[in-house]
This record gives sequence, structure tokens and C-alpha cells, in this order.
Amino acid sequence: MATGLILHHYDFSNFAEKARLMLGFKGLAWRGVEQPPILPKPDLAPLTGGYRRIPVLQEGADLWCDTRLIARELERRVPEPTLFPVATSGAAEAIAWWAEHQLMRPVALFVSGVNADHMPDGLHEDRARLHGLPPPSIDAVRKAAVRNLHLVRPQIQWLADMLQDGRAYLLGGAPCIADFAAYHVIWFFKGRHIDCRHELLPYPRLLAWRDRMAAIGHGKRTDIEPAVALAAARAAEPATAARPSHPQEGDPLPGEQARVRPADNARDWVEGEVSFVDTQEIALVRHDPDVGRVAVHFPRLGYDWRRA
Ligand SMILES: N[C@@H](CCC(=O)N[C@@H](CS)C(=O)NCC(=O)O)C(=O)O
Repeated sequence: MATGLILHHYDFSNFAEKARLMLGFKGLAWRGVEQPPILPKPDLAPLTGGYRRIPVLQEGADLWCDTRLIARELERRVPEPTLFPVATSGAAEAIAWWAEHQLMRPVALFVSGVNADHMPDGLHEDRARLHGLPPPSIDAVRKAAVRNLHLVRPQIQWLADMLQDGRAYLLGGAPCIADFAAYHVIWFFKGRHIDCRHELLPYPRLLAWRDRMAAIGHGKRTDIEPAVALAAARAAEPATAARPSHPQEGDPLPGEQARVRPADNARDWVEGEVSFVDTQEIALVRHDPDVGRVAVHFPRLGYDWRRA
């Protein structure tokens, strides 16, 4: 299906791989803008106003941050095949949260540690800063590999155990959000220079599941220059939400000024006027001198907010 969707990403980003695969699952055509993996990000900052993480989904003057919200937005546009089958949605969300908030970090430190000498310039320093840590020595990055491998192995076993009865996907016969969230963590094992996938060899069912997930593909991708995405934002106004806001107790109300930031890392505030809020999402409209008015949408879980 042709769309105006633009994905800001870079190839070796595992969270971007989740977004690419979800676009493929929904059968969508999309345009991709390659963003740098480290700061500065001069072609992303005008759009998101400080949210630096990848991926970000754009359509016109609307930007959706975080794959948690990107999944919801894709589901709204293309309900079938669903990422959220009702029968397993609670377990699926819990597995996705575990995979991305418990399993991912030790996997990243393991694979990056093994590949310590082969990462792009400045990456180790940038990632340490992103987590509020001092720049590490290359030796410290290398040593983190084995320490984290001990945290990775038992959790990989959990994934393998989920597939032990021969099911095709983590929660049954069709892929759901749990599969996408766990898949991109497993995808990261291929490393950048040194392949770490031998860690998965004891688990043939896990490997078969990984290959089934990979076969979903990325949909129809066309690469564009960042200037095209900036122009698309400039030419549009933020879309009006078709759904009414449903603030929870104490939430900032539409029309109020607020700030939002990730709760886990890259904790840079984005400030704007609340244009939409419910239990899943908060959107801020901000003005940028280059692209004009843009709406930046965040998920609620995993994000902090304050009244500005
Ligand atoms: N919870 C976020 C996590 C995104 C994330 O951590 N992305 C990594 C790349 S895989 C990132 O942005 N790293 C820092 C950067 O690229 O500037 C999501 O689901 O999108």
C-alpha cells in the first residue's frame, strides 16, 4: 500500500529493524531517511526537537517516536494482519517489555563488546553519554562482553523454551508484537564485524523462528534525502487526531505546555503544547524555525512528563 510514511533510521539500528519489519508485516510502501547513529543529528532535531533516538516515523508534520507507539500507529492505519491479537495481548506486551527493557541492554553490551574495535568512531563515547555514563576505555567496552554474556544466555534460553513445543511464533501460530520486540534483539547478534550468532546455535527452533520473522521483509522501501523529509514537514500542518483526548487524573490537558522525555536513556526533554493525550500517547505541538509547526507523538509507558 502506498503511503506518505517516512522512517528515520540507520541500517544497523535494531529498533529500526523492528520498525522496518512491522512496515513489511503491514504490507506498506515507505520512504527511508538515513540518520547518523551518533549526535549531532541536524536533520532530525528540527523535526523532533531533541528526541534523538531511532527510529522515528513521520508523515507530513507528524512524528511518532519510539517503536512502541509506531506499532500502535501502524495498527491503526492497517488493522490486519494484527500486531495485537486480543487473546494474547497481555502476555505479548509483557514479553515485549521484557525483551526491550531487560534483554536488549546486555545483548547490546555483549555484541558491542565483542565488536569493540570495529564500531564507528565516537560510538562508544556517544552511547555512554546517552546512558549518563563517563566515556569508557576500549578495554572496558571489551570486558563488558563476557560479563554481559552471562546475563544474555539464560534469557536466550527463555526464548528458546517458549518455542520448545514447536509453535511457529512466541504466542502461537501467528506473529504478534512479542515476536517483533524479541526478533530485533536476536537480529542484533549478527554484530557489525564479528558475528555473534554462534550463541544461538544450540537452539534450532529459535533459529527457525528467527528465519520466519526475517522472511516477513521490509515492505517496499525507497531511500530519500533528509531534505525531502524536512520539506514534507514544512509543507504540512500537524494532522488533527480523529480520536478525542482522554487525559488520566493529573495529566496535562490539551492546550497546556508540557515537556516529555524518555525515562530510560537519551533523557532530553521535548517541549510543546499538548495536542493529544490518552493512556497510550501524548503529543506535543512545537514550532521550529526551519520546518514550522510539527506534532511530536510519544508513548506514555517508558516516558516522563512535566508541565512546562
Ligand atoms: N524505546 C525506543 C528505543 C530506541 C533506541 O534505543 N534506539 C537506538 C538505536 S537501535 C538509539 O536511538 N540509539 C541512539 C541513537 O541512535 O542516537 C524504541 O522502541 O524506539
